[in-house]
Amino acid sequence: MRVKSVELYHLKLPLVHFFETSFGRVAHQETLIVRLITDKAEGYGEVPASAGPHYSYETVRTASYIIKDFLAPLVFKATDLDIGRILTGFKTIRGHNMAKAGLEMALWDLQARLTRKSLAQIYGGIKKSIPAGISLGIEDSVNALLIRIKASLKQGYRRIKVKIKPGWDIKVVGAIRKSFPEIELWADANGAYELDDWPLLRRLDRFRLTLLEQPLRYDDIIDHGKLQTKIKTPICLDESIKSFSDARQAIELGACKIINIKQARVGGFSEAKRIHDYCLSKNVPVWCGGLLESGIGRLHNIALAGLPGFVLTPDISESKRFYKEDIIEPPVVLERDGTIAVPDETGLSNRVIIARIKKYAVQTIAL
Ligand code: OSB
Ligand code: MG
Repeated sequence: MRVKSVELYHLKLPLVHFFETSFGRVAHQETLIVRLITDKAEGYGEVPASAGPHYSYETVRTASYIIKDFLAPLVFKATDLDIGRILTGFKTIRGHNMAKAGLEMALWDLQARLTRKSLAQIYGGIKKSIPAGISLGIEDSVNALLIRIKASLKQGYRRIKVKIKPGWDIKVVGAIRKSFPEIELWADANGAYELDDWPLLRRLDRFRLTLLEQPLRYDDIIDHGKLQTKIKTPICLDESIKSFSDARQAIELGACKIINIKQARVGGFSEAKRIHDYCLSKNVPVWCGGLLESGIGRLHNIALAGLPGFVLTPDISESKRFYKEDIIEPPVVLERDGTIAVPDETGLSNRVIIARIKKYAVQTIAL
């Protein structure tokens, strides 16, 4: 069995509401859909890289270039679908984790279709449903954010994560705690602070956050270790953990107590699973993060979050939290009890609406 063709769709999806982090505000999400075709089945993956090199250095265009010139040729060369062997080939390309992850997702989805298994079975998930958490961006006013939190809780979301940055931190988190004394609350700085800001970050301790995500630089480990000795709130790393090796070093150095696992950031499911297994053995809680994925990446995340080490509520919301119209049907929905069902259908392709992918595509490449 050979992969006959690889199709790459660069999508521009309008967001129902802008999303603002410490590195900026977006009104659209750009993402890359990877479609693999064989004689017998199709597989879908997603590279949620966005338009600019802000969260990471990758963009939809760099990922599309790396897949076209370097990764797809390794997939075409494989005469059998030995995914392990293909991934060994990927290791000869340094970095570009999101590009690798999108292609790896599509390979596992293809495998699911060919072996008539669900993605959850392929990934080793054990949960029938997962709790849903929502990540809320920076707003124009504290009141606007409080209104969104109230609406999210009413919908059933089990925990709230808010984005913070210098000037939008103590006052905001304090106001949230005052209005919602008992909710599970997290904060994510996306690398906006420096170690010298520790007295300010220590003031967050009184608000009983479950975790403070990526307070310092996107590539730092050591200063996070120093910061953790000065604050009580558990530090969770996101951007800093790009591989199993980063995870091991961060844990050994005490740089974090929790890890956010995103398959896109760490270079795919296999690396995500290695980090998951290691953290489980070290009693380090992990959770599944998100990057505004369309339905395709979202379903991969849901399957991944079903693994046993994912003990904290993931950043996985229903499709309509970000998109009026998703590219899968039915879309991902939030149950009234604040959970999302883990699908048992064989792979994703029965749910993908190709006409919608084409509708939102700004560029298509067929290899
Ligand atoms: O840091 O987790 C992050 C979105 C874009 C870039 C970075 C992050 C995020 C999110 C969104 O928090 C989470 C989601 O997809 O629900
Ligand atoms: Mg984050």
